[in-house]
Order: sequence, then structure tokens, then C-alpha cells
Amino acid sequence: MSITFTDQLDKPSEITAIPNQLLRPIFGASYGFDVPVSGGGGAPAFNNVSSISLDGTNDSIDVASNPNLDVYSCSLWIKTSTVNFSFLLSGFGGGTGAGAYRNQSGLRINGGSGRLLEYQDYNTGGTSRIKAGDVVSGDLTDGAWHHIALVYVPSSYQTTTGTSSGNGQGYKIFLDGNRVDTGLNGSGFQLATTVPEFKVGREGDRALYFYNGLIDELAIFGSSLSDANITTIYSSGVPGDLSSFSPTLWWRMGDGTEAGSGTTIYDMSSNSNNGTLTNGPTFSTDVPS
Ligand SMILES: [Ca+2]
Ligand SMILES: [Ca+2]
Repeated sequence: MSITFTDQLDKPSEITAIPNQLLRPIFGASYGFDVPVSGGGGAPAFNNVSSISLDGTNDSIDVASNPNLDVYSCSLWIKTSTVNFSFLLSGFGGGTGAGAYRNQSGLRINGGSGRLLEYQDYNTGGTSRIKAGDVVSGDLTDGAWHHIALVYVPSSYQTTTGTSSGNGQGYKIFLDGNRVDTGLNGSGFQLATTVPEFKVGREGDRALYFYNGLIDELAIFGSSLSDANITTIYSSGVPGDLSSFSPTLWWRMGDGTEAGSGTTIYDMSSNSNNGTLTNGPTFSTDVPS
């Protein structure tokens, strides 16, 4: 019997479930009913009522110091009707020799020439881009909420159209649960790491390419999530509790410890990489639903 008990403790899934077990009674109490601890058809209560609005002029969410995270996966929601070349996230440098250019790596939209959604990797080999070629004009700027995810592939990476990268590494790009990475420009992809200029809503090291729209439930993960995981997270357009995926950074954009006020977006992971609302982003009650 003691052997069975040890095996249970050794399972990562059992360990990562602990925070949920602790949170559920709190949620249950706040809603005035008992929440099942596990199984029984009772999903844990999860509330999403707040996002962040960025003005496209000078708003961003910044970190005070290097989050120092390996970006194996990333997930976020956006809503915009502005067709501007802009960075959703920056500061995803993956190399060691590109200096400040690493701060310009990231996820961006409306780059033109079919690059409406792309991941840019500014590394030792220069600029490498993975673009979502199936995304057409209007898909991202239709004023509706969309889910975007990136997932690092360490070897044998191919786009959905079968193009291989030079070193076998790359990132899958998902839009609303579907893989959409179709085009490569450059070949020197690497695992991205966050750098000191990690920012949401603008390019990292220059006051350029500000995003105009809403953003919600931004998370980074220390593992390459499966396609099925992304489907679960997309959840037909309704954000859910990400704790079971063990995010290494999770900004709830008003639903976290900040509770819809102040200028700090608290990291709901255990890493305390909080964000600072810079130049006037505001909380919004417009959320994916
Ligand atoms: Ca939220
Ligand atoms: Ca502003």
C-alpha cells in the first residue's frame, strides 16, 4: 500500500493539481456554494470578467526585470479592429549574439505582404520569421475576440505546408485553435527566452509598433503544449483556468490579484513576474465569451 501512495505522489499531474485543490474552496465560498473537489461533473469555478485595453499610441505592459523564461508555449487573446503593424508581445530573444535585436523578437500582426500574423525570431543568423499564411485580411481585425498560441518544436519542425526549417526548430502558430503556420523566412530558429525588454503591446527596445485593442489571459508555459492542449485552451472561444497547464507566467489582465485596479498586472504563476501598466492602459469588462 505504501508503494501505491509513493507512485501517486511522483506523478507530476498530482503535484500540479495541488494549487487547484487549494483554490476551489475559496472560489466556492465566494460564490456561496460548495464546489466539488474532484470529478463528479463539477468543473472548478473560473471567472473571467476583465481584459486590458491598449491605445495604440504609447500604451504597453512592461516587466521591471528579465522574466528569464523559456518560451516553450504561449497563449493569449486579442480583440482589435485596427489594421496597424504592431507587436502583441516582444522580447522573445532566443540567441546570444544578436544584442538588442533580441528585444525585437516576438509576436506581431499586420506586417503586410501576407504577414498578418507572424512570429519573428531575431537571432544570431539575423531575422527569421514564421508567418501564418492562412490568415487573410480581416481575420484578425474584425473586432472579434481571437485566441493565438505559439508552441516551440525542438526538432523536425515543418510548417503545415511541409516546409522544414534549416535547423529543425520552429514554432507552431495557432489561431482560434487551428494551426496556421505556413511560411518561413530564414531558418535559424531557436527556443525563445524572455529578455529584459519583454513587453506587451509594443516592440521591446524602441517606442514603435504599438498595439491598439484589447488583450486578455496572457500565459507562457515551460513545456511544448500538444495540439490537443491548444484545443482545450481555446475551448471554442471561452478562456478557462490554465493552472493545470502549469504556466510560468500568467497575466489575467484584471482578474488576478490586481482585481481590476492599480497599475500592476500580477503574475498568477509562482514566478512573480508582474507587469506594469505603462502610459495609461485601462481595464475593460469586454472579455472573450
Ligand atoms: Ca482576464
Ligand atoms: Ca496612453
